[in-house]
Amino acid sequence: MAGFDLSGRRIWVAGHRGMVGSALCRRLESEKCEVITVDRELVDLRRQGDVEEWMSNAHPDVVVIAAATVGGIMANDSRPAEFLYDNLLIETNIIHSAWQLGLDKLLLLGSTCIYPRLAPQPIAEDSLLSGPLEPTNEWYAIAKIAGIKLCDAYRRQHGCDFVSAQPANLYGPHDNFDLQSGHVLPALMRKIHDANVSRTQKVEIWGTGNPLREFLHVDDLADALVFLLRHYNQSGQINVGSGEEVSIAKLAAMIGEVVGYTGEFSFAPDKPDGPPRKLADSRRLKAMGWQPQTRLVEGLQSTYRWYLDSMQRPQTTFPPTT
Ligand code: GFB
Repeated sequence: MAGFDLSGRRIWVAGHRGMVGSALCRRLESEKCEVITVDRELVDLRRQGDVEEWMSNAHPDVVVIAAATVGGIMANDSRPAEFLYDNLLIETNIIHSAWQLGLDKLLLLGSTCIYPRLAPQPIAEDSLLSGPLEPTNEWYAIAKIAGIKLCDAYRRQHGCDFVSAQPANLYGPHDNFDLQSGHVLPALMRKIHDANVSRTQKVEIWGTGNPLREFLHVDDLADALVFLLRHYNQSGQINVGSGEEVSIAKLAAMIGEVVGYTGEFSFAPDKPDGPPRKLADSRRLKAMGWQPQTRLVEGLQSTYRWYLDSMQRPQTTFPPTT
């Protein structure tokens, strides 16, 4: 299937130190392209001047926007200004400069939280803006919806090949294992690991444990992004999911097995559950010929090995952003 040729292109991975960006850099090593990156100490992506200057000097042909202020349910709920402001600016600045400089392709990353809280399941792409958002993450969702619409607007007005992809809940190496700001999978992995080490017999799970989530390994996402760079060139976002859905309680039990934890779980219904279910309908992407490779149980095992190894590396910090 012929598509957009990555050979010889300079691809800027914006957000290369985060979980998504670092996975994409690893995946692009096997392509004949040149990956370029810049550290946040040098370029603040929230400042249009920084972004314009860096992009006009670096001359990327392609950009993947994996940079974002992200976090789990509590971070989203408690830092709404940051989630809305940072993400709007990062996307706007890069998308506008990509148009001004005539880049060949741009791929924006979002999340399935852009869809209505009670969207029919599995959630098809055309559910966007068909109902109210989940209140705990509406700030992030609104920023990402604006980003999708920016891509579409620049395509419509200027003919730019700007696309956007919406992954299911991600996990894997370089995730944020912070207990307050992290997503559920790394947070539970760390809590359960800590309980195991300290021989504590109880681990608290926020909420009721009933919500269902679909988990996608970040290496599968990186592979899907390369596939989409080559083969996707339409307006409107495309879903990227694994199809593997579990309840939060089941996820905790699976992590418990991987870690070797034999204690109990308690629930904290005073903490938010978030949306009851978020299963992406990924049939469009699968019909194009892409499939995920990592089963959740294998992904949990490899992520736990990475987490254990990371504790041996003294310089490790768990970044709050992707
Ligand atoms: O990954 P998570 O934080 O976010 O998962 P969302 C939240 C679900 O896991 C809720 C439960 O049902 C929580 O009650 N949970 C249980 C926990 N224990 C914990 C814990 O220790 N930590 C965390 N974080 N959750 C996010 C959005 O939604 O998903 C973002 O807020 C983004 O915007 C991301 O879209 C992919 O899946 O609810």
